[in-house]
Amino acid sequence: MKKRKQDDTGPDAHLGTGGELHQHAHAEHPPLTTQQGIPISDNQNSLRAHPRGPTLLEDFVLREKITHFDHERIPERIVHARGSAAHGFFELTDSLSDVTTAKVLTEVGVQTPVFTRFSTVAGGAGSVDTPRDVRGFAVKLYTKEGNWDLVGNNVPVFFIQDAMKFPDVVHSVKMEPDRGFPQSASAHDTFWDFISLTPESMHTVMWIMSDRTIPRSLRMIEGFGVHSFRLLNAAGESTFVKFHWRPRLGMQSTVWDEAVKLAGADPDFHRRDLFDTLDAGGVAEWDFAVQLFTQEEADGFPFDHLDPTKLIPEELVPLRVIGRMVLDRWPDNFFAETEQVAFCPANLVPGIDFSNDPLLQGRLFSYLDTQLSRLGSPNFTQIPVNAPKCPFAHHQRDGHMQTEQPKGRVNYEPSSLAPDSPRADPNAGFKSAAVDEGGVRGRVRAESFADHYSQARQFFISQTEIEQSHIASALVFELSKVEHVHVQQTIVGHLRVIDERLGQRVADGLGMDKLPPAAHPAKPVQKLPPSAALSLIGNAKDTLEGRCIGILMADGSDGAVISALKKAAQAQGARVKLVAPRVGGVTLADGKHQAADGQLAGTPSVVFDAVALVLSEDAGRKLCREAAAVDFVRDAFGHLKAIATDAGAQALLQAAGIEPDAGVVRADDVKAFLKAATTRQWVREPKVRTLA
Ligand code: HDE
Repeated sequence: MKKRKQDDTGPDAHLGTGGELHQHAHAEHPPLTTQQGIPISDNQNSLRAHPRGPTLLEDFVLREKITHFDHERIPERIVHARGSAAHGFFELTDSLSDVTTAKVLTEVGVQTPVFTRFSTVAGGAGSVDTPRDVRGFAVKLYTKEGNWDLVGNNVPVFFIQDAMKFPDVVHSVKMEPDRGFPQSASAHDTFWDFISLTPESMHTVMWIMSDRTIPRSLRMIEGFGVHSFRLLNAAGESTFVKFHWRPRLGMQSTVWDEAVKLAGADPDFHRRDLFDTLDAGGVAEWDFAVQLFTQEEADGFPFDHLDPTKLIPEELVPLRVIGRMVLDRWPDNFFAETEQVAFCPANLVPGIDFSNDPLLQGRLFSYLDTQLSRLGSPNFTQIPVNAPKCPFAHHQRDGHMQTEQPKGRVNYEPSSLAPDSPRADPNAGFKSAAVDEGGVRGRVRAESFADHYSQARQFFISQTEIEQSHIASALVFELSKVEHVHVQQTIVGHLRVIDERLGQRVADGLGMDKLPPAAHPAKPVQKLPPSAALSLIGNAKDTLEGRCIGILMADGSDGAVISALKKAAQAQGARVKLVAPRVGGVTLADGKHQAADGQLAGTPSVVFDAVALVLSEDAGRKLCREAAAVDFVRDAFGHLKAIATDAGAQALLQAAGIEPDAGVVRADDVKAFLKAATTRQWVREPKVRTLA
């Protein structure tokens, strides 16, 4: 870990006799000034009429400081307010030059700088990282031809088909307007009321009730552009495209009980995980893939690709990996970059174009509009994180917070006065696909958007048995928080259409004595085949890379076992943290002092992927009276993690009521433990909780 710089009130500072803070003068400190550059003589005391007298209005230093502070906050994003971001680069490995002119998609090997922000959707900026929620996956690519923003999510489909419904779905999921809760949760009446009356949301409901929306790490989520876009080649021919990000570490999720406990143990779990990774010199990496298809192929699909509640199964159009994204640098300043970054799906570069997806069309308007109110000025593109990194020139002028000072008389076009002023370029400039949009105007929804259940069913039947149980249990949990029984019943009615057995399981889980009537689909449900790519567990990568192992130790622990575990785990790419009853560390069996990374009560096992208990028999017995230690073990077991144990750990296992299984391994059998630690112990699950 890099050592952080000591601040001014560190060990050099001490309290003076009058209670005021004195600091040793350091020659290297620059003088503290006001915003006007006036050096400040005292940053501890305001200007008073006498030592116990009133503060004087004259004190411009105090007034400036407090005034600026009063205006520090800007409105948070209406959705996706809670986010974490990083810098990095995109590198193309396979050119798409036959279908696009976009340099970023044709110049192999060129590294394009990116800024990528991940987010939850429903919670406020200060909410927790681990609720059940879709994750935003927004990438700003600073290409040679301008900024391209690929503003996607970690699920490939959306709740609604038309932008007109976006304020409704968002209002319904946000905290209820009369009571101001729940924060960052879909498990409440208004959300499920809206959903129950919106059959088009059923496919996305299956995704959000799956483990995809309780990710283990932002480094382990997929990203999807969701909508179809177009690629345009030099001849002006267009090809449709869907964009995908695939995490190199593989996908991994938490289990629900773990996600809930993580919210308390570390509300910043995902932000810290990304920060720690990059701070330690690591990276987060994704493959970039496309699905390319023509209008003729699209005409043969059993759904409409312009409908954002549908995905294109990989069996129908395979993914072609054409590049990678590496995130390697945490921002210098959270506010300046992560908070002020302004993504907009309308930011496209020549060679890429929009499709007619009605949700995308609405988004093209929304983002710039919301940024004007959030960032306060049309000049927000001058904020460094938003500014293009290629040359740019336009005639837009003035406005609040203008920081550019253009020279000369010409701020219009055409002009004859300034031969070097910017002009439009009919060849290299952005062009829209020449499409014949003949048809009859009206507020209508295409008939081809009417099938709301077929892909929901396809998703459900593509899941492993464990995942299906998790979906059913998530639905039971969410609906159990809904007070209106008719809403629960309507949802179960929809579930019956998706999968009769799923409807029955959820009805049973809710304790319904009668199965509510099934919904009436507008179109018959198609029996689409399962798609292997849709299962998370089915595609998980058994690896320790990027994972974190916690070793619980106490006075008298065997230092050799700890070192062996640590060394072997690190060799497989895992990080290791030592947890002890006191953060100051422990005295090992051989008398040596061992520092700890975390204190037991503040470092529960939920923050680890697997745990090892390396304890003397005496310490093990003592820890049985420590609730944090018993919970450490019980939760690790309940969250299906591999546990390494030694003789000293046996008492603790018993206190936690654990019957050891194949995932409980001897701490000195390092190889077996690390193998078990590469995955969750799914077979254990029916023994530790009742799933719907
Ligand atoms: Fe967004 N969305 N959205 N959205 N969205 C915003 O823009 C909106 C949609 C997504 O890290 C807002 O600057 C409308 C789909 C991400 O800064 C806002 C519609 C997808 C982010 C907005 C959608 C997204 C946003 C809020 C339906 C996945 C966070 C603040 C027509 C493909 C970006 C802001 C970041 C943010 C509007 C639907 C992804 C209000 C009107 C579909 C990742 O403009």
